[in-house]
Amino acid sequence: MKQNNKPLPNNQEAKQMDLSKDKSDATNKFLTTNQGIKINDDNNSLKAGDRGPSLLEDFILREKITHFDHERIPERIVHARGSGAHGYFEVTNPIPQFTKAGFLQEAGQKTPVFARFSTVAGSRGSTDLARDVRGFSVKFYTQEGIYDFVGNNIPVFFIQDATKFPDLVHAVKPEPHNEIPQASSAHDTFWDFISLMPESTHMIMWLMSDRAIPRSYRMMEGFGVHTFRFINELNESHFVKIHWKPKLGTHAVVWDEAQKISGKDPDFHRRDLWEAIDTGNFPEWELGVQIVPEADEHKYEFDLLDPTKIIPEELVPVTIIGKMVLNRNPDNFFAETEQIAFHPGHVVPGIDFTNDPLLQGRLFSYTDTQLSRLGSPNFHEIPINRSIAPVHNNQRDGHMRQEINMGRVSYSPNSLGGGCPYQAKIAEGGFSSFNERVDAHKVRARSESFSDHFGQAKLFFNSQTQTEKDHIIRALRFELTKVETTAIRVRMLGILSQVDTGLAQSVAQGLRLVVPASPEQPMNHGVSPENLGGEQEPKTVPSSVESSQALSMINNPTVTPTIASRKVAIVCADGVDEQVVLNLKMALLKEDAKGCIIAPYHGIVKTDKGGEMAVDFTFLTCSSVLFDAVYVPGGQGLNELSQDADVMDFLNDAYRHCKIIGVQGQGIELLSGTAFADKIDNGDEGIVAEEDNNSPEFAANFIIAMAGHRFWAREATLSNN
Ligand code: HDD
Repeated sequence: MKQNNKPLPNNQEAKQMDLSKDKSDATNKFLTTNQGIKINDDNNSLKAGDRGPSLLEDFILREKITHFDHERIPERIVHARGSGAHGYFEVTNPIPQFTKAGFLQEAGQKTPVFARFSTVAGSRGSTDLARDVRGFSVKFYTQEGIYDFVGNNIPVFFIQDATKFPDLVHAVKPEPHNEIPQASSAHDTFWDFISLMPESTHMIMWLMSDRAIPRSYRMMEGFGVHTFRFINELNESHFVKIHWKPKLGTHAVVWDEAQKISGKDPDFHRRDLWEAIDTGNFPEWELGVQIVPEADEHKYEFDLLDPTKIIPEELVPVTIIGKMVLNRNPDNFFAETEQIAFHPGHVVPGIDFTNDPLLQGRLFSYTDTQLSRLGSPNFHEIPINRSIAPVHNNQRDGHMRQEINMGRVSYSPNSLGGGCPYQAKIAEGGFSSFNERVDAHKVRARSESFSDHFGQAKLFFNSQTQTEKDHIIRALRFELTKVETTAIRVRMLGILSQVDTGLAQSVAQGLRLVVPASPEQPMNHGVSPENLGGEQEPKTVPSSVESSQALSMINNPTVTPTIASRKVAIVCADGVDEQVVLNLKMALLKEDAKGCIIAPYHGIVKTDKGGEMAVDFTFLTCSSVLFDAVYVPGGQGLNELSQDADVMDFLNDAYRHCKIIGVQGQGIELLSGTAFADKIDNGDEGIVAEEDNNSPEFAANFIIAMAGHRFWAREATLSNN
């Protein structure tokens, strides 16, 4: 019988992961040692006299300090900084014709998940707003065992072969002699490596784009990067690329803003995820697949096995098959978010691998790393990593083994245990690898079909709006300006000239350099070809798609504009017009957005009606970079703010970062002290100004403008954003 493959009945709620027996709540409980001895005095160690030396005998002190001394585990070698949450995945459009994976079989079927989002390069305590790739991992606790999706918010990768991963990571991490810079790619070793690795060019375009500074984890796409296989009941294989599409759209902040957020609130993304779930704004993504029949493996101008390539959605559309909702914050960061262990090799029957050489190397790396990070091959027994499908095998012992395996048999075949545990036939849900034929010479080589390093980099650049192109140019200028070695900058300009000459020229202008007439052949620099491991000369294969809307965040067609869960800063002081503030707050609430009162002092502001409004933040503790839009209401008394440098910075930054600024009544006077005073009635559609405090249309106009995220056209009037 095919027991484990059975889908859950429709509309059955996703069974929460049962961690209840592992949870502990100290309410109304005695303080004890780890051995359960009740502690009578937790404030004083045992001493020979109250001024005498401490005694070795003090087992309570020794246990407490020893545990403390070992409280830290090694952080992840990459993706150390992250944050996660529980939720569920629900099938909306089952695809049994492509995969037999039990959790994808029936509409309405739900599977519990835990998702973790991360940056790559920084340490555990680094800022959320580093320019970096974001990790996007989802553990599915399916009835057939664990399926881990371990992807990124960028659909391609830097390198084509896993053997280059340690080099890539060494290059981007802080430089080894002085451990500088933290969580930043803007330094010599990174760009030295990249400028010698033309295969990373496509990825670099994404990394220099605003994708690398997301507004929120909830506003990022997720990609499996590699081509995987789906296997159906008939054992037929289809290639598949997996996408997550955020319900709130894909949005970013701007670079100046990112840097300021890093100072004002380095936990910005972590806090955003936590607060969204805490307030019932559950983050949601649709799961989409691009399916390519086995027969079409060689149909495209790129190789499906090359992880530096996307399949443009114009060639193979994304079919939505389900959605993920994150609805529960972890109870304990360490126990859940830190101890969770993902692995692209954790697959269930119906999902299988391809020969992508990056993926093949990953299949080794992830279990291996847990052995030093979590310290034992028993990491699967940590509550957050446990399968909800039964686990029985002959693996035994090891550090911190939790399970008490019964009986004398721990081998197979056996007769003493009745042959148990026994193997599952395929029809009983047993995993069997796709029967791919492999007949080849053993070689250390890279396929000729992997040698186009620039075609899709061009496609990405061509698909961006002018605003997005400008941001890429400025990001490259920033990064390369931080590079100290001129030869690296010049070499990089040579690479960029292969993507777009205008791009290379614009970056070069910012560096006061000249784009080299013919780019250095990076793979050959100083190294004889026979020592290069058989790499092909980099080349450009023009993409059959010239431009793809899905690659642009601004032009992305998939999402209906919304302001749900956005935060608006309401600039207040004593004497503020109570009614207009309440009107706007109500209007925002109706759209699931939030207005926060910001004032020069904490506690309350007194309103024009003699009322009081609670202050959420002061200008001392926050900044407009932490909000999506700013509203300056009317009311006598706001003028006192015009002398406050923090308030002026608050407003000027909001303008500089192209945020929507709403202003009513006397609030207009306050803006006359800002650097953008002359723009208020001057065609800047990002400033929604209304002299009439009672205007019935104001809130609606403000909300429509906010739904566009930012008023990017403003940037043309700013020289240095
Ligand atoms: Fe990796 C962690 C994603 C290539 C080796 N990786 C890690 C995480 C994500 C990714 C999201 C964090 C998981 C979590 O939240 O705990 N990695 C990727 C993607 C890649 C990729 C999308 C390319 C397509 N990774 C890659 C290669 C190797 C590794 C080529 C090694 C050969 N990755 C690791 C690791 C990590 C890791 C060292 C560190 C912590 C961990 O695994 O659990 O094994």
